[in-house]
Amino acid sequence: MAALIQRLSWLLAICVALVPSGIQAVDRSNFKTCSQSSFCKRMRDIPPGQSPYRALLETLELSNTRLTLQLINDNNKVRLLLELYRLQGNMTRLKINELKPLRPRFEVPDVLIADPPTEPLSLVSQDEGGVVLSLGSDARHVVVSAQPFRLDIVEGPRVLLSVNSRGLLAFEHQRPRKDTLSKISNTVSSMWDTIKNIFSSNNENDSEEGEVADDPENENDEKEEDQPDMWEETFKSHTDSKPNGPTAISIDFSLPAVEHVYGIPEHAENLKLKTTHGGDPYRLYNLDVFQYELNNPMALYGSVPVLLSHSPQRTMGIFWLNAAEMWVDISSKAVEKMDAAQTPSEVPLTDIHWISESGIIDVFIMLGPKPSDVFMQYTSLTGTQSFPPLSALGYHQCRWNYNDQEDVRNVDQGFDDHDIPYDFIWLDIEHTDGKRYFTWDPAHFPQPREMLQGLMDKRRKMVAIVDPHIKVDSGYKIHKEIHSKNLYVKNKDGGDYEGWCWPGTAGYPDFTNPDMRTWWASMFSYDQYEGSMENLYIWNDMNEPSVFNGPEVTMHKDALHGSWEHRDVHNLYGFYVQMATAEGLIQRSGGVERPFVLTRAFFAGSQRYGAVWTGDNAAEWSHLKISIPMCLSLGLVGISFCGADVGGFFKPPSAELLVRWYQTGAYQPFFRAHAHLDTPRREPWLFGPENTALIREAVRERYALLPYWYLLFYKANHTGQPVMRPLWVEYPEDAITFAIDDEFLLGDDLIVHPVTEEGSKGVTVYLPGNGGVWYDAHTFQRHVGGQNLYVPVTMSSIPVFQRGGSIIPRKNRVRRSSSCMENDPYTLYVALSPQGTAEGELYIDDGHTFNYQLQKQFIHRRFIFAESTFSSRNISPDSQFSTASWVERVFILGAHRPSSVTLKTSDGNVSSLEFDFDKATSVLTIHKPGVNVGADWILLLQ
Ligand code: NBV
Repeated sequence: MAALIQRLSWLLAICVALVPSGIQAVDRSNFKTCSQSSFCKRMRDIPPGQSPYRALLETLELSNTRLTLQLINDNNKVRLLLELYRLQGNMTRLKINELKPLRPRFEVPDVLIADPPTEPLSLVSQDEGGVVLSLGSDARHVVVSAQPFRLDIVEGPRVLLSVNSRGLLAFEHQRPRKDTLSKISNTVSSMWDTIKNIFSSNNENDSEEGEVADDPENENDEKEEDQPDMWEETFKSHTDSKPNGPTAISIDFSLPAVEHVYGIPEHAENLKLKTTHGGDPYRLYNLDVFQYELNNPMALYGSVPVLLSHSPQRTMGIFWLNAAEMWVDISSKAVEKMDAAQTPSEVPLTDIHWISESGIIDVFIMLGPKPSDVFMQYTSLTGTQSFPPLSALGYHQCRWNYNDQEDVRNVDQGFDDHDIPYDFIWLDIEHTDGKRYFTWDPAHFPQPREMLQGLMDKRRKMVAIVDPHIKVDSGYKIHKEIHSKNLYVKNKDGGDYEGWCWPGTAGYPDFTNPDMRTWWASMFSYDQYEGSMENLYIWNDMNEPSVFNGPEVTMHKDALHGSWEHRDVHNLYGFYVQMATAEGLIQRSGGVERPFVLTRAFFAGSQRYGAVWTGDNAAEWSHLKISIPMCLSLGLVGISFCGADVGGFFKPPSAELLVRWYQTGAYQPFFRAHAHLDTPRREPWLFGPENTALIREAVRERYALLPYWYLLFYKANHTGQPVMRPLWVEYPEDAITFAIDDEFLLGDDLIVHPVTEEGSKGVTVYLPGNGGVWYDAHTFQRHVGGQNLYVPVTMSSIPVFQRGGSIIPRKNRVRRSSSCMENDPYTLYVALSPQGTAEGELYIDDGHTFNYQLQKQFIHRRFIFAESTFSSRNISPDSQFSTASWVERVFILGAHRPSSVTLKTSDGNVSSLEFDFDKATSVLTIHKPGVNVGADWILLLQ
C-alpha cells in the first residue's frame, strides 16, 4: 500500500512537471518559509542586543598568523573557539566552532583551491575590555571587545564592518539526545538519575573546559531544549529524524555607510538585494523549484554564500563558507551620526544576519577596497572561471527533446538552410535508454557515433544530459557498479538511499566521496561511455539533487554521506557532480581537451567546472528581464559563464518575445535556446521569414563578437574579473549605477541594454562616465557619458555601445560554426576617447586544448592608438602560436580625416593603405592592412 501511494505521488510529480501551461506559479506550499524551518525561526527570534557571549581574554593565544580565543555563552556556559587569520590580499578569516564538540562539525572541503596564505597578525593593545590587533601597516585594525563579544574591523577612524554588534551570535552546541536517554530510563528506572548526576557533577568542570553543558538543572538549557522541532521536524509528510538535534549557527554583520548589497545567488531577484524586514530572509538551499516566481527570496537551484557591499568609498565581500541550508536577513536603514562639526546627519547602515542549519562559522571578510579587488580576493580563495572551449561561447540549440537521429539531422540542416550559425545541438533525457544515463535509446538513437560524426563533419558538437539519479536496475551497469562499490548515499538506517526521479526508483551516487567522483569520471572514457566521441559534451541537470518524493523535492536531510548527514553537505552536491563530470571529460582526452559541462545546481567554486543556467524559466517578458540581474549576481560571485533558457522553458513565446530573447541572449555569456517537451517547436526559422532574419542577425552578432567574448573569458580565467558586469563595477563612485540591472557591461568596453519590454518603441540607456564618450555599436554615433540617452528601437535593434577609448576585435565573416571561422580575418573597432586615444587586447589560441597553459601556445596582443598612431604589441613574448588570421579592416570611430594612412610592418615594409572617411559619423575605415594578426605592425595617420 505504502509503495502504491509513493508511486502515485511520484506519478503526480511527473505529471505536474509535464504540464507546461495552466499552472502559473510555483506551489509555495512545497517549500518552507523561515517560520516552517525550525532553526531559521529559532535564530531569527533571537532578540538583538542581548548577546550572552563573552570573550575570555585570558585564553587568547597569538601565534604569528593566527589568533585563538575562547568565547563563553554566559547562559549555558558552553565555550566556543574563535580563530582569526589575516589573509594575504586584504582579507580576514574568522572561524568559530564549539571548543569541545560532542561530534566533529562539518567543515566544507574542496571549495577553497588551497589553504589561503596568511600574513602576520600583531597585538597592538590589550586591556580587560578587549584587544586590538593590527592588520598590516595601513591603519587597519581588528578590535575584539570582550563583553558582549564583538569584533570590529576598522580603518583609521572608520568602522568597515562589525561582527556580532547586534548580538545575534548563536551556536547550538551538540548535546546528548534526551529522548533516547529517557527511553533507557524507562527500563532501568534509576539510570536517568545516574546519568543526570554524572552530567551535573561534571558540568561545572566541563563548562570550565568548554565541554557540552547539558545540565538538566540549568534553566536556560532546558528552555533551549524545550523549543519544538529541535529533535525531530516534520514538513508536509516528511519527518526529519535529526539524530544530532539542533546544530544551527548564526551571527550578524553590520556595514556602516553601506546602502547597497548584492550577491548571495541564486534568487529570481533584482541585482540590488532588498531589505528582508517584514518578509522571509533570502534562502540558500539548492532546490528544484517548479515554475519559480520572480522577485522573492525563495531558494533556487544553486547557492553561492557570498555577499558584496558597495558604497562610493568602498566595495567589500562576506563569504560564508558553509554548505548547509541557510537564510540571510538584510536590513538597511539610515542612522544618525555626528559629523566633524558635531552636526547630526543621516548615514546608511546595513545589517546582515546569517543563519545556517549546521557546520561551523567560517567567514572570509574581503576588504576590497575596489570592486576588482573583491573579485580578485574571492577568486584567490575559490578559483576563477574555467576557460571554456571557444565553441561553447557560440550558440547552443536545445529542446526537451530532439526525438531521434533524423530530427537531429534535420535541425542541423535547418541551420544551414537558414544560414544561422550554431555550435552545439543538445539532447535531453529522452535520448537515453529508459533514463539510464550514459546509454542511448536503441529505437531513436541507434547509431550515436554516426550522428556525432555527421556533426563533426560540419565542425559542430553535441551535448547530452547525464543526471545524477541512477535507475535502480540490476541490469544497468552504472547502477550495479555504484551499488557494489557501496558508493550510493545511504538512508538514515544505512541502506542505499532511494528516491523517485525520471527513471522511477533511483539511487544517488555519493559525489562527496572522492572514490565516487573518480569512478564517475572514468565513465566518460570513450570505451565506457559507448557511442560517445570527442565532440560530445555533458549537461548535469537535477543535481540539487532533485528527488520527486523527497522533502521540498530534494534529499532527506538525515540521509548519510559517510559519516556526514545530507544536512551538512546539501549545497555541495551539485558542485561535486559537475566537478566529477568535468574531470571525466578532461581525462577522456588524456588531459588535453578543455571540458564543457553545464550544471543546474552550484555552489561557491562551481565556476571552476563550467557553465550554469538559471533553470526552468518561462516564456514571459518578466523572465527575460530577470535573466539580466540573475546572471549579473552570479558574475559578482565568480560564476561568469551564465545564461537563461532563450525563449523561456515553460510555455510558448510569442514571436516578438522570442526575437527579443535571442537579442538579449546573444549578449549573455551562455547562449542557449531551450524549450519544454510540451511546447510547440521553435527552431529559429519557424516564425516566418522576418523573424528568422531578426534571429539570424542576433546570432550572427554573437559570432562576430566571439573574439571579444573569448578575450573576456581568458581574462576572467586569469584575473577573476566577471565577464558580464553591473555598471557600478566600472563606475563605483557613480551612485546612479548602483541599482541599474536592465543594462550591463561586457568587460569594460561594451554596454548592452537589451529590449525587454513588449511593444517597446525605445529604451533609456544610462551611459556612465562624465567626460567620456560612447559609440553606438551599429550606427557609430557618438554620445557623451554621464547621461540618460533615449534610444528609439525597432524590432531589429539591440542597443549596444562601445566605450570611447577601447579597441574591440571582431570577425565579421560569420560561418556555420565558430570553428569554421578559425582562420578568418579580423576587423578592429577603434573607438577614440575625447583625447583621441584607445586601447584593446586580442587573445588567440587553438580554441579547445590546455596547450595555452601547458605549452604557452597562444597569442596575446595589445592594440594601442595614440597620437594618430595605431600599434599592435605582443604582451606575452614568451608564448608562441601561429594563426592564419589577418587584419581585414580597421574602423576608427571619432576620427578626423587623415591625408594618408601608412602601414609599417616588422620586416621594415612601409605601404600606403586605402581608406574612407565618413564626415557625418566621423568614422575612418582603413581597408586591408592585410597583416597577420599575430605580427607587430603600426598604422600612421597623417
Ligand atoms: O530534463 C528535462 C528538464 C530539462 O529540459 C530542463 O532544462 C531542466 O531544468 N529537466 C529540468 C527536468 C524536468 C523539468 C520539468
